[in-house]
Amino acid sequence: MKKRFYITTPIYYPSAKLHIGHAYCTTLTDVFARYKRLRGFECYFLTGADEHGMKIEKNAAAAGKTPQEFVDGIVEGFYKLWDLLKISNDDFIRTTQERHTKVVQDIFSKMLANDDIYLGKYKGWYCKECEAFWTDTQAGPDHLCPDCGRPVQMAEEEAYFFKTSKYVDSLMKFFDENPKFLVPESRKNEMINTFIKPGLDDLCVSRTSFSWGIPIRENPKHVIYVWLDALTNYITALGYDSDHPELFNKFWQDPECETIHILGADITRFHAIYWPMFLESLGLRKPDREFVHGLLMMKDSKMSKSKGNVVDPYPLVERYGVDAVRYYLTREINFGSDGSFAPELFVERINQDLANALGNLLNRTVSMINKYFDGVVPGYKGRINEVDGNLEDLTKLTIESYERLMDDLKITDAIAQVNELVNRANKYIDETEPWALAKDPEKKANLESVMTHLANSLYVAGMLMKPVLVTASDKLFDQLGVTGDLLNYDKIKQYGIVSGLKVEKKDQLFPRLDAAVEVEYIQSLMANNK
Ligand code: ME8
Repeated sequence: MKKRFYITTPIYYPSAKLHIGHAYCTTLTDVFARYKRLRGFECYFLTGADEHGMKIEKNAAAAGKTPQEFVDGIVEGFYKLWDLLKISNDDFIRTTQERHTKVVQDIFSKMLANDDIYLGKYKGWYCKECEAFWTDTQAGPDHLCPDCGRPVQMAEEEAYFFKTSKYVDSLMKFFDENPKFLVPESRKNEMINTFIKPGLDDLCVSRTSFSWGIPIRENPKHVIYVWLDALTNYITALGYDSDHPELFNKFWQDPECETIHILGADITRFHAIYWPMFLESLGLRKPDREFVHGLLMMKDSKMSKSKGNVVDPYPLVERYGVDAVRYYLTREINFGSDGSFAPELFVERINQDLANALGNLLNRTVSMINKYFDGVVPGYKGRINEVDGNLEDLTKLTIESYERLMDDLKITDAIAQVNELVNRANKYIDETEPWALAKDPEKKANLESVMTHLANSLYVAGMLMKPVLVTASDKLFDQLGVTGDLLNYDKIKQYGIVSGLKVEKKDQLFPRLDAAVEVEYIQSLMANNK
């Protein structure tokens, strides 16, 4: 196991406000970063904004602003959203910052100097929306962009090219030697079959058709291709090629640090093929893992800013709270597969898992400990009977499987395990019937045992949910009396440690939502976004 983690999200385009798809990627990345920190690892988490390109230049002009004014306004919204969602990033890079632009120019110069970039002529099918050139095969007989489905145009221009041909064999070798580099595995096959096997053209890495980009120092009428500009953010943010390379040495070059990029399936090609090639050209380490998550669909097509079919995360967080939104995104949409945002499922998840299961378990446990034991968790007596033993075993097993799944970025499955533990603990109350045990003085030891096991499973569930339920887990701990040393993750492995805690009943963690009212409300939000 490596000592440190560097984890990144894509840097999003500030061409319009962010939608729930961006919130999904950033939240899941945040859950992973928080999980690693909770387990005691040093973790550096980067997100940011990809501010150059033709689309931004066009949108700014349409809004009557300079591109910089335009992106400044939108990036304010990024900050606000990440703040609202309690994203724990350590840095936020903007590709218009000098710490980035200057280094990107240096990178281009290095590649030019070592002959990896040359000046030539580009002719191909160009998608204006995606700012990508496509080959005949990729554009197909209908000449459509394989990414966004829009018509592409034949375009020709003098341009600089990156010699991908020089790095293809080495990339294939890298894939073979690092089977965990690109996950899910199906993404790697897709890359090989769709792009590499048909023959990869050299990549056009400059543009002259617009000016909102980083000029090439040696030939300033060209701006650097937005993807060469954008991908390098992962190292410029760490101070690569600067007077302060400490973070870069620690979180990129050091093999003791695991570098993980989280990205959506729409941008796999750039990350899995070109990025390792650029790094090799610069003589740098490649990332350890790229995890490709699925896309959220709306009415059978990808939710995207340019299609205008988006769900706005801001009002959702404002109305339902940060924990509810984070929980839904983590638990409902399997990380790695495509999914969809559905108002009914959103409300159902909150009601079932958070209000009925977790909230209720806390409520019942704290009330009973108050009622039967003056608010103090009784001493741990081991396994008084089989049903206690079952809950204890499940609690221990849940910790193990949660860690294994989380480490493997199977975040949805890991949280599902915690959910199962909570459901099991609720069932355990029904099975043990503490209210009946309380009536029989001979059953006092059984009643004590039930309370201790319940408090223990809540303590464990609260800790395992901490990366997701960033405010509710603290409230849960507050009611359960968990403080000081017990806030250390590893303490959950000492079964029975909750004995002696002083519980205190407070507000419900998650009030139950009126499904019909809330579904209608969310639908009205979605309709307003059309
Ligand atoms: O591509 N469902 O930026 P972008 C889930 N600037 N995730 C989604 C999504 C959806 N419907 N839509 C977007 C860019 N995302 C480049 C990235 S990185 C060096 C440069 C998420 O604003 C998903 O993670 O279009 C996707 O890969 C990313 O946002 C694309 O964001």
